Amino acid sequence: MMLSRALSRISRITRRKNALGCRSLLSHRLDPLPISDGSSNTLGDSAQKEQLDPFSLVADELSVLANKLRQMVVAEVPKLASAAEYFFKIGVEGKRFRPTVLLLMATALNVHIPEPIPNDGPMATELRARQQRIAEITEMIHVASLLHDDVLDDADTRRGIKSLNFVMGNKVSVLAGDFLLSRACVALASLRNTEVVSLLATVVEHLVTGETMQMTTTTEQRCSMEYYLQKTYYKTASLISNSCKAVALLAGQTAEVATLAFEYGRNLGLAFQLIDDVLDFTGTSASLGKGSLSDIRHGIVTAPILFAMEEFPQLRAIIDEGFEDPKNVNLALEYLGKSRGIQRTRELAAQHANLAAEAIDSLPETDDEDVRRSRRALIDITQRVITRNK
Ligand code: GRG
Repeated sequence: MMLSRALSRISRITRRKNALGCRSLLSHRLDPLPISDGSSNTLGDSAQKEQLDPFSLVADELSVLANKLRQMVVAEVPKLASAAEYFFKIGVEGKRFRPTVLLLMATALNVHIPEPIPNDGPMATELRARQQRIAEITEMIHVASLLHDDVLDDADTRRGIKSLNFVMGNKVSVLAGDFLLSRACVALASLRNTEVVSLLATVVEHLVTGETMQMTTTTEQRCSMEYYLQKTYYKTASLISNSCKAVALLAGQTAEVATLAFEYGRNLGLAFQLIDDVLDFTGTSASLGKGSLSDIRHGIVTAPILFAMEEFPQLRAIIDEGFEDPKNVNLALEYLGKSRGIQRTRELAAQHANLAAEAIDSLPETDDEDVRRSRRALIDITQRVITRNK
């Protein structure tokens, strides 16, 4: 027992170095990392075999959260009320990926320093309520950004229904997004934690920065992997990484643990978006052209095309010309099909998923079974993110 603990500790220290090391957003340029199948963590062999669905672990809390969100978005004026509640109605709540991760993270970090908080005591209940509020705020910021995004993209569908801008127009949609943001701010202020307020305010800045980066690219920037990854962090990964960190800070965790929570979210968010960018080309099948091709048709160049361009520099001229002409979309798809662009994007996503799992593996050891189950679920999510087809 002692020996296995010691070995496990050594392996954890090595992994921690990797997780916290100087791998930046540009880690794709470094040697490929070993791709984890999720089985290399130190959370116990027999326990690993246990099948678990991360979403079912927090299902009850998610339905309470959904009701809470519906209450939080009630507005005085009928038109604003129906716009604000649009994506909080039963059946159109989306994948709820962010609140699921945050609730699991809250349990995964439930190891207290210096003294554990009894799980059923009033202090634990109060802490959990504050962490649930982070999940609510995060979901509200996410939906606000979707509303604004759909206006900017002139989208006509979202979550399988007509987009709000399509149904109620751009003006009401933008105002509904602002309204959700203001409700998120009120909830944030109620936490009375300036560091957490600052983290989530930075997220909003990042969302706007990422969106602006995307819509104002020079031809040089459109062909830069570094620019693409920075924009991806701002648009997708910042929200989940900073919210994970907020959950850790509310729990009174050390700066090191808060950084691991942040790193989990950052790498998971990047993996998530890289796969999103693959699915835009492939949809649910593996064949090219089966996705919505929405990015490329909007002139947005993503990782698969950038990797393809490394193999076929001729693609650069097509990107420079733009994709207004469908002929160029077809040409780009042809090059992409001949290249390893999709595969290399998947590999990069797997590397980030692996780093996210390593961050969880580097958390302080615990024998608490609830905590260990949530950590396994967070690792399981890293694999689900890279194998998903929707
Ligand atoms: C109003 C905060 C605010 C921002 C304005 C428009 C904008 C600036 C930012 C756009 C941010 C954005 C929409 C990024 C895309 C993130 C993303 C991957 C969305 C899809 O997430 P899923 O698949 O969606 O989790 P569901 O529907 O499942 O919730």
